[in-house]
Parts: sequence; structure tokens; C-alpha cells
Amino acid sequence: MAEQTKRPTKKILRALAGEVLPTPPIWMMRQAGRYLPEYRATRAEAGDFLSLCYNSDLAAEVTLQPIRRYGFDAAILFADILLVPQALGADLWFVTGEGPRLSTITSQADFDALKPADAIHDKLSPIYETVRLLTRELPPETALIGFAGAPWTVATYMIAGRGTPDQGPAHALKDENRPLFEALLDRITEATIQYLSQQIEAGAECVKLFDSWAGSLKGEDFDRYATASAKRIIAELKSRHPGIPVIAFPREAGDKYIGFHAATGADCVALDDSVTPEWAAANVQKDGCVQGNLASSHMVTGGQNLIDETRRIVQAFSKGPHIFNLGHGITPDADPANVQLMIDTVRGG
Ligand code: 1CP
Repeated sequence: MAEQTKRPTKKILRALAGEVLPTPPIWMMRQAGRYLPEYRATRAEAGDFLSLCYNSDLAAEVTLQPIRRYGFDAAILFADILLVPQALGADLWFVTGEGPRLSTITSQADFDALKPADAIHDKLSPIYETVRLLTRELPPETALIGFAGAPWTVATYMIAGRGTPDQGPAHALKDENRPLFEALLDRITEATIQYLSQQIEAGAECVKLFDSWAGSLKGEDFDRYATASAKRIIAELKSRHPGIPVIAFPREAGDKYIGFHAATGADCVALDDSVTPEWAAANVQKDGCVQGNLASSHMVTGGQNLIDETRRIVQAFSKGPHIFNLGHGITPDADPANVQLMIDTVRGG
């Protein structure tokens, strides 16, 4: 009996525990976002993106919008990976049509001006409140996913002060001043452990680590800065919160996806769409649950191609634990009707 009460009932948590389900559970990266008219309306009410992130009532509202519209199996907390640098003391603002801007960390003096990891909670407490609100408002069958950026990806923004196509400034600091680069990664790692731990305390049932720029780390750099930092964060979270499932997303890791479950302790490895589902089923899913990996362009184009690719992915991953998702976030030009078509295809065959 005791065993039975411990077994999860929500579909995503069952897949994360290794169960093979007749129909994969489904959610979508950036499911709360600009492709939805109701999101755009709430964002306008909040004023700007950061005000929306820090307004717990409105952030909970936009988290719930795609659940109401589509009945996804999981909700993902509405926040951003760049709130951690801001809580560490970096300036952060968003330029309309361009993206995020931050004050840069390129010298020892810049680094010395950052706050210690345990000083982040004052700034981030509204995020924990959003999680608490969601645990009360979500339907009982819907799981709540918390998240943070992985240290390397967050560092790329802190060093460059913006998104960069090749993460050049972060690679340059790594090569020119490795002790400073590693000190920054350490600080982000400590803050990330504390941030995710507080999200779990507040009610997140699973957490995801987004390493969106992992693919630009090659060879030993990938092992040291993508794999080892994920391993450290996951080990610490699991020691503080036994049984908490973790999804790792080392985007565009390619061959480095192989063995990533074992190397990091992640319960699930999320796949981008640069790998085929057949390859990933044979080489990655053999080690545990995988998530992915429909190209988000199908949410713009729709039609028979969307149906065929969705069926192909469901079929390829049908012999092991799988969570259906896109290979990256849905884009603002996506058609909400195509999201429904994807869900109907996954659930209806
Ligand atoms: O104008 C707007 O409304 C802002 C667009 C937007 C949104 C909806 C940004 C700015 N962030 C978010 C929310 C967000 N970001 C979520 C919420 C939950 C959900 O998925 O619905 C999550 C998980 C993120 C994560 C995130 N932010 C990542 C990792 C995932 C990924 O997409 O690779 C990254 C790299 C960011 C940084 C960021 N925030 C926003 C933008 C436009 C970017 C990318 C900047 C760049 O590199 O150009």
C-alpha cells in the first residue's frame, strides 16, 4: 500500500518515473506566449514583460491560459531565465523587437559587485508566490514545472549583455580568464540551486534546466560546463528534495545527448529538432525518459506535414518513456489552431 500511495498519478510524472504510457503526455515550450491573444492582452495589462514576471497574479494567469485553452498535461511557471542574473545584481531590461539587455560581467571588478547567491530571494520572492498560487489554481491532473537557465546559458547573457548568435563573448572570457569565467559559473550554479529549491518548496513538482546554448560548447568544455554543472545542480536538488524529477535540456548537444541521463542524473533529457526521433530513440531513450522534438516551424505552417511529423515522433518514441513537446519554444507567428491540431494528433492518433 505504501508503495502505491507514492506512485505518481499525473501523466507527466508517470513518464518521468519511467512508465511507458499508451499516449504520451504533452506540453509545449513557451506555451504561454505571444502567439496567444489572451497572453498579449494580459501582457498589455501588466505594462511590460518584466512587470508581468514579477506580478504573481498576472504571471499565474498567463501560466493558466494555455491550460484552459488546450488542456496540456503540464503547466510551466511563467518567468524567465534572466531573472537570476537580475537577482544577483545585474541590470536587466528588454528592448522591444530586439530582446534582453543586461549590464555586462567582463572583469573581476564586475564580478565582485555581484551579490552572493543567498541574496537572490528578496527579488525572486514574487516568483515563489506565483508557484504557490498555481498549486491552488491548476486542475488536479496538471503537473507544475519550475525552471531555471543552466549556468553556461545564463553566463552567455551575463558576459555579452545580450543574446548572441555564437556566444562569442562568453567563449572569449572562458579562454582569456578561465578563473573569472569559472567563478561566475559557480556563482550562477549556487544561485540556481537555491532558486529551484525554493520553487520546489513552493510546490513545483518537477524542474527543468534550460541549457539553450549548450551546443556551442565542444569536447571537454561541454563536459565541464554543460554536463558537470547540470550534475551538480541535480545532485544537490535531489539530496534536498528526494524524488524530485528533473528535465535537462542541453540544446543542440548532438552526440553529447548520448549518456547525458547517466552523466547528470537527469530523469528526462529534452531533445531539440536537430536529431531524428529514430536516432534519439535508439541512442538516448534507451537510458530513460525523453522529451521532444517536433520542429516549432510546424506551428506556423500546419497541415499534413504537421500531422505526419507528429505521428512519426509519437511512433518512434512509443517503446519507451516519452513526453511530447517541440524541439524549441513556439514562435510568436504560430497559429493557435496548429497547436490544437498537434494535440489532437498526439491524443487521437
Ligand atoms: O515579449 C514578450 O512577451 C517576451 C517574450 C518572452 C517570454 C514569453 C521572453 C523574453 N521570455 C518569456 C518566457 C519564458 N522564457 C518562459 C516561460 C514559460 C513558457 O515556456 O511558457 C521560459 C521557460 C523562458 C526561458 C528562456 N528565456 C530561455 C530558455 C529557453 C529557450 O527559449 O531557449 C531563454 C534563452 C530566455 C531568454 C529570453 N527571454 C526572452 C527572450 C526573447 C529570450 C531570448 C533572447 C535571445 O537570446 O535573443
